[in-house]
Amino acid sequence: MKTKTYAGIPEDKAKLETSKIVLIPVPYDGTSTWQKGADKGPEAFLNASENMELYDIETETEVYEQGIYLADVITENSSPEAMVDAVHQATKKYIKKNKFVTIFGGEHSISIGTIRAFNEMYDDITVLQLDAHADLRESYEGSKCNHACAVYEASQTTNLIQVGIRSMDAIEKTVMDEDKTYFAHDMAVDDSWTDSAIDQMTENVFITIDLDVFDPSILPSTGTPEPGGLLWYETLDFLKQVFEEKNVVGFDIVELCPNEVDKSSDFLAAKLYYKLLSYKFQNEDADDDFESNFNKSSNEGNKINKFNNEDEY
Ligand SMILES: [Mn+2]
Repeated sequence: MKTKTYAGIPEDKAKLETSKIVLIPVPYDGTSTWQKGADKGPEAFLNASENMELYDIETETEVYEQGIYLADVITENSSPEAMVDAVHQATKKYIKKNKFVTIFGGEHSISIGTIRAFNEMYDDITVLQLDAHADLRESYEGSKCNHACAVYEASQTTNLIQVGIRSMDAIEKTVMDEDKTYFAHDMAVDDSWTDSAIDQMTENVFITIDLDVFDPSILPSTGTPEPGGLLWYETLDFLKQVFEEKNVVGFDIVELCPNEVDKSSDFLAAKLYYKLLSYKFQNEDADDDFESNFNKSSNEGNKINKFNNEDEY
């Protein structure tokens, strides 16, 4: 990857020691079923970020001043399980360094690793999933680390809230908690879903955004585009409210599948990422210390029994 710092920010704003934010790129595309190309997502996202203006009009901030460290790219792809393990370890490493950890995929299976890390390091976590697909299969094509299984583990071990869902297999209904699922066809005709979803969240929230939650009219570059998705401002309004009312502990953005012709999706992803950081840090001075409030007594052992398949870990 050519980029040395995120968005071309000055190097003194991109050092690990002084940065409050860490960005981990995971260009993994090992299990996707239809269009390949999510492995090109991080590079396209970083290229678009470099061409983005860094003053956020809405919050009147330049969040890069908080420091954004671009971590080493995770290249492990020998198996889906090994990739998930590498993502899990890297994510946890930076949480322990008291950073606000963000991850850019890659396909959605990487989130099995990110969610596992946040769930271990924070108490009573809500996973807020924005996605066209339920991703609740326990295993798919011989692996529990397939993109179709992205939030199965989260459904068993966290307070999972699903938003924007408009495609699923009947078998996923046996796992799905419909009270915590916001289907796109309902959201389209009733906007009370935002308050309802936030009411169901615990204080600590991790957000996983599959870019296919957006309508293909504004984000065509994704592996499995589904009609009837979310638009830009309704998504931002909701996410801004989540950041204001809850302690968002980190987020990942996945499934950017760039193409040579149309760069608008890359740019949307870049802008979305920067918007979320702007919401997170809008009331923090760049000189203030960041306290991520992870549970320092937490370790690998104490939540293992929450998982269904202990031998996997
Ligand atoms: Mn997904």
